Amino acid sequence: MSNSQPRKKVFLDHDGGVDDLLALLLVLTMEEVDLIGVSVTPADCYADSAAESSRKFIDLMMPRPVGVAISQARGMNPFPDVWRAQPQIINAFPQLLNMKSVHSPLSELEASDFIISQLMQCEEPVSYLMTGPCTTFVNALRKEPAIKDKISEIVWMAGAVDVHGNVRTYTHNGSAEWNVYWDPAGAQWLIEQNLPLTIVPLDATNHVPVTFDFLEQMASQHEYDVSYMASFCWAITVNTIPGYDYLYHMWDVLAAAVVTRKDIFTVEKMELEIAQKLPNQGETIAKPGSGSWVNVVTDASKDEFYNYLLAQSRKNFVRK
Ligand code: AGV
Ligand code: CA
Repeated sequence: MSNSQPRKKVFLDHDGGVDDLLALLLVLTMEEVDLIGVSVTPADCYADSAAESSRKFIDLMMPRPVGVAISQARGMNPFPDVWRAQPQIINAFPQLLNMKSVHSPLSELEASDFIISQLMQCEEPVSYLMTGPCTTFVNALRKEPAIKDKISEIVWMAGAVDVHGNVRTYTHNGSAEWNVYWDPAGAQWLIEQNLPLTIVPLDATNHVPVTFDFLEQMASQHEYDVSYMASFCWAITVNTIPGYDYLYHMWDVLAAAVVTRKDIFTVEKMELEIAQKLPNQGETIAKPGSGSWVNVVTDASKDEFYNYLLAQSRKNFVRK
């Protein structure tokens, strides 16, 4: 990549799941991207643990530190504890345990204030990548609406439009996707704001399950540090209860690829509304004529995406 081309500024707002951390790793491999900050929402993770993994991943991949902030946001519908605990395994990997000093700072600011501070400092437009619930971002927008002008696009892994959702509880009919279900009121408010918002729903991510075939391909290039680390991270997802749609997917990693690889995605404009009450609370419903306009990624070229992931993973850490 030539030095004359400015790098695209990206802020990553994640919620610490294994694939959120893999999305961070992918963003860190992108030559054309300059990561300006990370926020961690305590949704699909315990935030202290996910912030530690995030800071260590950044240190492994970046010659300079990047700040990470923890959100105090709380969702209406919390994630299951077993899911929240799963990504803590990453901090037990020897590569991370052996990092005695971490240069990327944990911000003293609450994440919504950190988001405002990082965005307001930027001269160039920022791509805002969101791979967890939108609550922290909504809090930032409500405190400082001027951050809108700093953002050129928002890419959000969220929703299930024409497919089943992935919420399974006694009281829910299964139509909602978890990132929306965590805070349905926040999601409805966000889509009403007329922002350049693109959602990456299960309609698209269902195409990219974590398969042994893919894991084998990643493992075959394990001489690269990123492939080796990614292989271990994916490995801890394969005990996800197999069955109808209880498979682990590359949800957030696919959303990250939307920032750099528009060419492999199909996007449609749709009018959406978020259900606020049971039994379908959090469902993203198409409402032609009365909903809020959102760009929806409806399809992704699976082979090109997997090849992109493999190619980006043929990289080594800057720190050993
Ligand atoms: O609904 C997908 C979102 C993504 O942001 N998360 C996982 C991804 O980080 C929630 C989720 C759905 N099914 C899960 C999830 C599972 N089986 N394990 C952990 N998280
Ligand atoms: Ca996530």
